[in-house]
Amino acid sequence: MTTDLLQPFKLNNSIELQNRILMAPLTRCMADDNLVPTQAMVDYYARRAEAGLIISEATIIRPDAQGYPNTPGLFTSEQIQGWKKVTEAVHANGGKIFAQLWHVGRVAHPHFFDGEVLAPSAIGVEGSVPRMRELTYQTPKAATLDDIQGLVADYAKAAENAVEAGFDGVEIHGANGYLIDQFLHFAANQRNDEYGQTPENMSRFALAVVDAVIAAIGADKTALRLSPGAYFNMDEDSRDKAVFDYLLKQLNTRDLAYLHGGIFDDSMRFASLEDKTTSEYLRANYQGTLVGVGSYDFDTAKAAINGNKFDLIAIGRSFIANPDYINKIANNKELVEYDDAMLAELI
Ligand code: FNR
Ligand code: 8K6
Repeated sequence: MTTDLLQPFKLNNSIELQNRILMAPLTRCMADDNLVPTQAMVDYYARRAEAGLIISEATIIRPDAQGYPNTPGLFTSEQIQGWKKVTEAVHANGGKIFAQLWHVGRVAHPHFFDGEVLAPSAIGVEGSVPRMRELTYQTPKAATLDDIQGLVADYAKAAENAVEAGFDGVEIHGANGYLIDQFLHFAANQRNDEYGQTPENMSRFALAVVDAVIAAIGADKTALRLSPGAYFNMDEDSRDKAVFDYLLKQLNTRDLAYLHGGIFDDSMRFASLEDKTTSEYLRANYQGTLVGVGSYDFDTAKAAINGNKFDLIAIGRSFIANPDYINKIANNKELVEYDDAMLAELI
């Protein structure tokens, strides 16, 4: 029997999705200067409510989490009220939406906030802020144990704020070279305390955040995105696999809503993962619901899900180009092709 991606899928006892096609988290840098979602963002998300689940653009948990202009937040009451308009509009159109919780770690820039750039270790990343190329990245401060406790608490608080704002759950952004991912890779983590050097220690921060968020809002509302292969703001290290092997074993006991790969092209193979792709590696090591992503179209996603490579598909760029992506797929209509120029406005 072949799986119909357009039929409902139960994430768990409390959340049922109307289909298996998720809208991937997509940073658009369109929040106002207080990092509050605008009416244009309300309309943009509402137009995409036919997705099985919308994952919001990455949303910062506190001021020093910011590394790009006008990325929305979830730490002021104004931001919570702004998101409430988004979630109400999505729900009114029959959809569901999770908030992606974000701290960029060493990819933050003090141009956006008062204070220091925090990361696992004082190892900078090459380059500069996209769209603001004059802002080159700085060498971060290695987070103290107090800093780490504060960060964990702020992820949990942002998760509570997300639920207050009407989100159906949260996806913790543990992927793409940002803070949580920095703890998980040797290229960014050279700590010699209980957060570094061994797989157990390097997984400690990620698991602390996951457990704090679960304690705050429940495992049924908590999801996680991971990039076991280093490909963005991160260098590959052959020792990383043991860290993710350990982390995934721990996550198997957590009952998350889902686990989501973080990758742009899931045909990419990683030497550090014994030449596996992101979804192959996650499927081999994680037993819960897995979301695949990365340069899939509807037909390749259908084949992958029917081949049991993963359970749900997230679609990114095609959802930018086609607000009515689900309707077009359901009715065999031609899709508009994505182009980077489309990032200039919210359609
Ligand atoms: C992204 N991606 C991304 N990922 C994430 O975890 N949080 C984010 O905020 C963003 N922002 C973002 C913005 C833009 C403009 C693009 C193109 C991508 C990655 C995204 O979720 C997805 O993994 C990739 O786009 C691959 O999927 P597609 O586009 O091939 O379907
Ligand atoms: C989360 C912030 C996103 C900001 C916009 C991202 C725009 C997409 C371009 C990034 C592409 C990175 C992919 C790197 C693939 C490397 C393969 C070796």
